[in-house]
Amino acid sequence: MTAHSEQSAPPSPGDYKSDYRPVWCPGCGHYSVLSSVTKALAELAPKREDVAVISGIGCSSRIPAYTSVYGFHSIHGRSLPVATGLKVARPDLMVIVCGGDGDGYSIGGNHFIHACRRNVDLTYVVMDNQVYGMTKGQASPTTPADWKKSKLTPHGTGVSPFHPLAVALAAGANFIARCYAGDPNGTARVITEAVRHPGFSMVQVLSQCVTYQPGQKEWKTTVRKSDLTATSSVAEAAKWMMTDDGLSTGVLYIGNRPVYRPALQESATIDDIETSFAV
Ligand SMILES: Cc1ncc(C[n+]2csc(CCOP(=O)(O)OP(=O)(O)O)c2C)c(N)n1
Ligand code: SF4
Repeated sequence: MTAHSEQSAPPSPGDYKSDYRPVWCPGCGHYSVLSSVTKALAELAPKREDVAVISGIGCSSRIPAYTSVYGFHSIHGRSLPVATGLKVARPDLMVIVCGGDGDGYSIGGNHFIHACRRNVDLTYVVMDNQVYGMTKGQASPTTPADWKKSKLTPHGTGVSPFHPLAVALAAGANFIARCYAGDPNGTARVITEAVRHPGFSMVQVLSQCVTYQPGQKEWKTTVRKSDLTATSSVAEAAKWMMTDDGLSTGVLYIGNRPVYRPALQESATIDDIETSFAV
C-alpha cells in the first residue's frame, strides 16, 4: 500500500469523510463506527484512490456514501462476493467491507462462511445491533431468543442466536475481534490491526440501534472494554466461545493461514467474452 501523498501533513480522519451527512437516527451506533473506520484510515494513511469500502444493504451499509474513498453499495447480503472479486482483480487495493448482522449473517450467511474459508485479504466490519434496523425492527440472526418487541415475533424468536465469531473461527477467518461502538478509539485500533493483518479479518462491532433495540443503551455499562487477550490457538479461542456472554471486546484470535491470492489471468476483451458465450 502506497503512503498518503496528497498532502504533506499526515492525513486526518476528516480526509476520508465525504460531504454527505449521515441520515442515521440520532444516537445510532453506526455514526461511531464510521468515525472508527475513518480514524483507522488516517492511521493507515493510504491514498484515497487506493481504498474501496464495499457494503450490502441496511442502515449500516450506507457507510460507503459517507467516506471519500472508492465505494460500492451493492445488494443485500452480497458485499463479500463483490469485495472478493475486487480484491482478486486489484490486489493493490485496501478493501474494507462494512455491513450489518442481517445483511451478513442471514441472506449473506453463506458468503460469510466462504469468505472466511477462502481467506482473501479483506477486512469485514459487521455492525451488529441484533436487529434489522432499516426494515423497521424484525429479528435478525443475532437477536436474543426472548426478545419480544418485534410485531413479527411477539413471543420471541425462540431460536438460539447465531455466534458470528464461532462461525468465523470454524470457517477459517485469520483475525477475529469484537468491538463496541461506544469505544470509537478502541474500535479504530482494532480495525487498523485487522487491515494490517493479512487474510480475512472479521471485526464484529456492537453498534446500538436506539430505535428498535433501545435496551442496547445499556451496553454503555455492561460491555467490557478490551478485556480479550488475543490467542493464536483455535482450541483456546473455541473454548472461550463456549462461555462468551457477548459483552467482551478486543482481539480474540490471530491466525496465520496462507492468504488466497489467485494468479490473475490476462484480461479477455469484450469480443473474446462474447465469443466464449456464443451458442
Ligand atoms: C434481496 C433483499 N431482501 C431484503 C431486502 C430488505 N432489506 C433491506 S435492509 C434489510 C435488513 C438490514 O439489516 P442489517 O443488515 O442488520 O442492518 P441495519 O439496518 O440494522 O444496520 C433488509 C431485510 C433487500 N433490500 N433485498
Ligand atoms: S433504525 Fe436503528 S440502525 Fe437504523 S439508523 Fe436508526 S438507530 Fe441506526
